[in-house]
Amino acid sequence: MSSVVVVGTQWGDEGKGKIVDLLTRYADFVVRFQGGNNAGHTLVVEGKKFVFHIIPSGILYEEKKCMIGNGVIIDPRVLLEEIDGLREQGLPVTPERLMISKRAHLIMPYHSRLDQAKEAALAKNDKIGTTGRGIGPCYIDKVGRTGIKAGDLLDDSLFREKLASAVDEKNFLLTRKYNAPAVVFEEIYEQFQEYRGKLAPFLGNVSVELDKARKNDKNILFEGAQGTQLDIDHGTYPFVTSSNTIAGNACNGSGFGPAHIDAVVGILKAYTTRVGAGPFPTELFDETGERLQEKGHEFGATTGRRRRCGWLDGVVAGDAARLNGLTGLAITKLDVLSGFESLKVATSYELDGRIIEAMPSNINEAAAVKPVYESLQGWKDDIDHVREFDELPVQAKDYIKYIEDMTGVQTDMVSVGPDRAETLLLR
Ligand code: 2SA
Ligand code: GDP
Ligand code: MG
Repeated sequence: MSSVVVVGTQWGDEGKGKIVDLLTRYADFVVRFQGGNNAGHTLVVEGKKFVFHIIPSGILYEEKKCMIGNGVIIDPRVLLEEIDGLREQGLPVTPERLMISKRAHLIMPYHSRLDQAKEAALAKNDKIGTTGRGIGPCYIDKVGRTGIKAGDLLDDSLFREKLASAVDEKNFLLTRKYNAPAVVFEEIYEQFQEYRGKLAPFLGNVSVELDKARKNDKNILFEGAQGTQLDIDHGTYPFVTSSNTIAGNACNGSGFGPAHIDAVVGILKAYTTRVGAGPFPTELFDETGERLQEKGHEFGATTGRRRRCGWLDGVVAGDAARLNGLTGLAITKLDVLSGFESLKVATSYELDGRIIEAMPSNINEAAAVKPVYESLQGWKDDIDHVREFDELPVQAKDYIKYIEDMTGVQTDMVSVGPDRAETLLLR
C-alpha cells in the first residue's frame, strides 16, 4: 500500500490532471487538499475531454473513492454543477464515491464579489490576476476565524448566525469601500437551504476515513492544485494563491499524518507557463513564446486566459524539489518542444552581479532577476506517437537527463500528448 502526493512544480497547469488520472489506476482513494474552483484540471480519455475544478479527477473511475479535504474551499454552486455535469455524462456521483470534509470552508457569494471588486480597485501594476472565484476572501475568513464551514450547514441556527454577521461585514466593504452592490441575507440563506439538502449526504470526516483506508492497506493519492511558486508561503508573494500548494499541505489539508506519506511526484512542464500577474524570469515576449503558447494550447482551464510562456526554469525546478521533497518527476508536454533547433534552460539567476540559486523572497528582486541560460540541442521530429523512452530522439533523452541532474530527482513518467495513452512510463 502507498500514499502518494502529486504537486505542480511551477505556476500551475503543468498537466497534473492528466498525471493524477494515470496514477489513479493504482489508487483506491483520491484526495483534494487545498484550493477551490480556481483550479482547472484537464483530462483526455479516449479523445473525450473532461475539466475538473473541484471534484478529484478520480471520479471517472467508478470503484475509486474521492475525498475533498478540510483544506479545500468549496463553492457549493460550482460543486453541484460539476456533479450534475458528470451525471449528464452517465457518471453519477454518489455519497459512496465522494466525501466532503465537514471542516472544509464554503466560498460564499460575497467572496467572489469581493475578489472581483478588490481586483478591479487595484492599480494596474498591483493586480494579482486572480481567477475571481473568491479564493482570497474565503481563506481570509477562514484564517480570521469568521468563515462558514460545510458542516455548519447542518446546524441551522449556527449557519444563520454566522451568515448574518458575515453579510453585515461584507456589505460594509462592498458598498462603502468598493461601491459595489450589497448582497441580501435572505437570498443567500434560501439558496443555501437548497444546497444543504443536496450536500448533506456527502459530508463526513475525511481524516477518519483516510486513516481507516491506511490501516486497511488502501492506496491513497493526494491531488495538488496550482503549483509550488503559487504557494502562499513559498511562492512569489503577493502574486500567489491563498493556500499552501506544496506537498506538506496534503497532510494539513486532509488530516493525514506526515509519516504515512511514501512518495511525492512533481509535475514539471518541459517549459514554463504562468497565468495571472507576477514575476516570471524566463518569460519570452518574442515569437518563441508565441510558438510555445500556440503549440501548447496554453489557455486557462478555468478562465480561458492566455497563459504567459517561457523556457524551462531550473531555479523554479530546484525550489520545487526542495520544498516538496520530490521523490519523482513526471515531465509533461515534451511534445510541444519538438521542432525547436535549440532549447534554453535557466540554471540560475543573476541580480546586481550576484548569482542566485533560489527564487528571492523579495518581490522586487524576483521581478528583477535575469536568468542565466544554458543551451541544449533540440530535436526535429514529432514525438507524440512515441511510447518507449528508448524510441525518443537522443536530444529529447538528453533533455530529460539534464532535468534529472539539475533537480537531483529521477523521472517516473514522460508525457507526450494530452491523452492517457500518450505517456512513457520509465519506472
Ligand atoms: P486565485 O484566484 O486567488 O487563486 O489567484 C491567485 C493567483 O493564482 C493563480 N492561479 C492559477 N494559476 C494557474 N492555473 C490555475 N488554474 C486555472 C487553470 C487558471 C485559469 O487551470 O488554468 O483558468 O485562469 C490557477 N488558479 C489560480 C492566478 O492566476 C493568480 O495569479
Ligand atoms: P493542471 O492544472 O496541472 O491539471 O493542467 P491544465 O489541465 O490546466 O493544463 C494542462 C493542459 O495540457 C491540458 O489542456 C492538458 O490536456 C494538456 N496536456 C497535459 N499533458 C500534455 C502533454 O504531454 N502534451 C500536450 N500537448 N498537452 C498536454
Ligand atoms: Mg490548471
